[in-house]
Amino acid sequence: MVAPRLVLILGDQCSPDIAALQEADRTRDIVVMAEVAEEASYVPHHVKKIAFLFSVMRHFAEDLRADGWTVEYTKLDAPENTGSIDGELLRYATKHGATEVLATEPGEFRLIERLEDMPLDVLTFEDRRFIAGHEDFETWAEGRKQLRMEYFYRDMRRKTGLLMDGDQPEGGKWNYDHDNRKPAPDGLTYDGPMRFTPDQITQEVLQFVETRFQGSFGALRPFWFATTRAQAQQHLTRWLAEALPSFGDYQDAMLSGERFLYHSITSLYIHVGLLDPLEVCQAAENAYKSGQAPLNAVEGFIRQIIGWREYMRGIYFHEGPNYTSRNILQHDRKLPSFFWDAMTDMACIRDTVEATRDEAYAHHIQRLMITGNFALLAGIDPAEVHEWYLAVYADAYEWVEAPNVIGMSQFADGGIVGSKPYISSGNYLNKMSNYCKGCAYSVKDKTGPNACPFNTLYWHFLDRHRDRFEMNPRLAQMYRTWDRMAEDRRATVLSDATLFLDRLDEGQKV
Ligand code: FAD
Ligand code: DLZ
Repeated sequence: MVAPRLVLILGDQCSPDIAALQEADRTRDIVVMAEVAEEASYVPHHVKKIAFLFSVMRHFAEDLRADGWTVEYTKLDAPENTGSIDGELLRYATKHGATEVLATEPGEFRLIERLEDMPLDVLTFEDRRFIAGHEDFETWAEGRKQLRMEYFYRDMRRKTGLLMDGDQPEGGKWNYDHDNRKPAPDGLTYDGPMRFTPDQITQEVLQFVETRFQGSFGALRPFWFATTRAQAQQHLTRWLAEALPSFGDYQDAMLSGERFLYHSITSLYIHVGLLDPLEVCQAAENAYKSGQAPLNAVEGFIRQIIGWREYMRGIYFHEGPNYTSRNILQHDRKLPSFFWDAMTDMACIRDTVEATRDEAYAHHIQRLMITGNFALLAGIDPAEVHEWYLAVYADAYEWVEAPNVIGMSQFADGGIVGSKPYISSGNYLNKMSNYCKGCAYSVKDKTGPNACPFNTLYWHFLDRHRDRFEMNPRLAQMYRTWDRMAEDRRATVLSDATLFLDRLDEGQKV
């Protein structure tokens, strides 16, 4: 009899189209899925993220069994659980006399290296759920001085044929970003994503996570995420009809208490394998073709998926394992405790951290221009910022989180992802949100104890990094504005910022 091979399926690989399954033989091979302490604790994950992963995994294991596969599934509390992916592979290899493992490349160098070091023959296949394979990205990147997303995105449009009119972009423009920046008017509401009642499998996971991860960050309940492909598809269908038409206009808007606005939460479902990125984009394109959604919304949405999502993955693998430790600006401040407990007088940060705590979700502009902006202006150590983002969001896996945090948000990679740091004073936040109305600080005050901290920190950042950014064409105007200010005013701005940072370092409530 031929020995079976083990087929490794990780928590974020729950798709019937995953490469390792496609290469395997269901009459011979054994699928291995394992809830393990090492994956559940390499950062202090949000409890909703853990419950989501475990529930998706358990449902997927059931689907595979129903589809004729033999599945060895280890629950986290199984007494024989070795606590790691490689440990579980070794245990099942011994049990079944297997020496070979079929795997799909994990989305993190840590695990890739772990599989490479195993005393078994591990055959790793590239993850084919992405539109750009490693070779595609490397070919695109070769010889380019700058790896700008926009040009990569155009190639992806050509490759997929999405929103293409022959070899030209639909509507005559590649990018409708300028039409995606409307502030949301007060009173705008959206029911939010489709919510699902936990079934028996999810209930069991919730009870388990509640006990085992007691004291961990985040609210476990109410738990309403889709945990099967059918549910994720239902969610997508409803989102396309109800929210996509407004997604374009209000993509960058923020409203207190409106945690999702018109965002899709598809990242959550695509990353784990419940939805396929191309299928999602084609459905959005169909909404445009049938007149149900305008071009700026559909282009904006498709750009996020075949543009930003694919580009970020390309950058992660292109830059290599040391990417997460980059710190070009040499920032070394500790992450303030309000990133965990929301105990701050800054209404925008409080609202974003509370949403993060309750939903394991915040939308892009909250991640970039509220928490990310603050961390960058305040000079927080990017490694600590990276670890926080990787822990708190249910869609956080290193391949997508690190380029967003280290690159886009913290400029710690020196400008590979972004041509300039994403920073703003309170003015931008006031324009794009209604947070400032309910804030203890005054966005109109530029100095003094009541001034919005973003106002003083903004200039403090530019001043302390003058050597690096003064010649940046996109920041030169700001340096001219700064230089035109009266000297004593500049001194006050800087001393107020320093005072604020000192209070932060002392652990005072700010
Ligand atoms: P929508 O606004 O509805 O966008 C649609 C799709 O576009 C999503 O499926 C998402 O996968 C994709 N997308 C949009 N922007 C990006 C982007 N910048 N990079 C990659 N994909 C994108 N995204 C993650 O998936 N995981 C993370 O851990 C993560 N961390 C982030 C950290 C920071 C500091 C910042 C600024 C952004 C981060 N992002 C991350 C990107 C983005 O914020 C999320 O993808 C988005 O908020 C997910 O919510 P959504 O599905 O409702 O997105
Ligand atoms: C995020 C996560 C968690 C919390 N738990 C598990 C787990 O127990 N078993 C598993 O196979 N995968 C888990 N994951 C997802 C992995 O961490 C993910 O596959 C890697 O980070 C690579 O993206």
